[in-house]
Amino acid sequence: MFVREKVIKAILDSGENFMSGEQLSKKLGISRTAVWKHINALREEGYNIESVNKKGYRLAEKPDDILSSENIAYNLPTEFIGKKVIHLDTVGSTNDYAKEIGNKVSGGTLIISEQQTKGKGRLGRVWKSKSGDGIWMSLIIKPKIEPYKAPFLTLVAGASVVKALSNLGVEASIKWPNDIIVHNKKICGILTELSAEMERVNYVVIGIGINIKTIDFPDEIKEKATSLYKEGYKLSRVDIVRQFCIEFEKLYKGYILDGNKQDTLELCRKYSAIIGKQVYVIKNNKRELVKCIDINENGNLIVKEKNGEIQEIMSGEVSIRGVKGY
Ligand code: BTX
Repeated sequence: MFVREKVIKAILDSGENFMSGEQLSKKLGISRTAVWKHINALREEGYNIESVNKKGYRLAEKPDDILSSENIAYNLPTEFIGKKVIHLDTVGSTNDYAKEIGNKVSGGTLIISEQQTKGKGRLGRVWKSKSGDGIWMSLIIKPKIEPYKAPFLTLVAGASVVKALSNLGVEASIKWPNDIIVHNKKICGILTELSAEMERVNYVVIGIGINIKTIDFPDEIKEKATSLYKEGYKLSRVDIVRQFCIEFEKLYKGYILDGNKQDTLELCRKYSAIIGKQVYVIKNNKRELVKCIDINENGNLIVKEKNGEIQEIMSGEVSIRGVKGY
């Protein structure tokens, strides 16, 4: 843990009580000048730290919207997911950043940026990521699995996002394989990337973009995109990330350590926006109306075609559109 994280942890731990500069300096083994410098830096980061003569420092209000390592990892009940957070102001794409450092950091590291200038969707598409408007994050994980087992992790991530949102009172659903929708519009997209050799995975980067505060979307996406604020949900970004880490770790461990796909599949089915419904499957610019029947053990979508034939569709190869709206 970095000294700055220790300073904020000590202040968070002391709750309503003040911590004097001297107490902090002794506790952390740094000079009082260093304490003062760290406090100022934390204030610049957005922490509202009150200081009272002869008493010391305490937090004036809970910093519930700063996506810092201290806030996210503070007393987070996970073993490794989200225990290390790299919080950036701006970056091209958090997925690209994660791939640059993937070999050097431990599994569970989370990269979060306030803004992305080259946010990526699937198949070279663009993901709009304005400053402060959302949660633009990439999780690096290092599962000891063969590469063919990695795509299922997109479903693990989708199930975790929807469960995390549901824990916080949001009615969201999953549009297989990688979109989360609220009131029929896209609130979150997931982009999984893999670094692997023939037989083993080096690391997987799971990129997640969740629209939180955007009210005005650019023309090209305003019909299909929405944000939590726009749908009336005023939630703390920190709470969402923490809930996601908790839910993801449960499903991830189940899948990687015990081969348990059922918990993820149950959530994907329970919160599915498309099972039992008619949708258009779009592949190579051709669209076909089908009925969604199920998601099978491999995480593939089972559909019934117009001629009654049952088909299995793999993620990655298609886009799905609802009959009405997105
Ligand atoms: P996708 O290819 O399924 O969706 C991309 C499409 O969604 C775009 O072509 C556009 O129509 C629409 N779109 C673009 N921006 C938004 C937005 N903010 N909200 C709703 N719809 C939008 C989905 O790809 C995967 C997105 C992953 C984004 C995360 S953010 C953190 C990480 N870093 C990074 O570069 N990508 C991931």
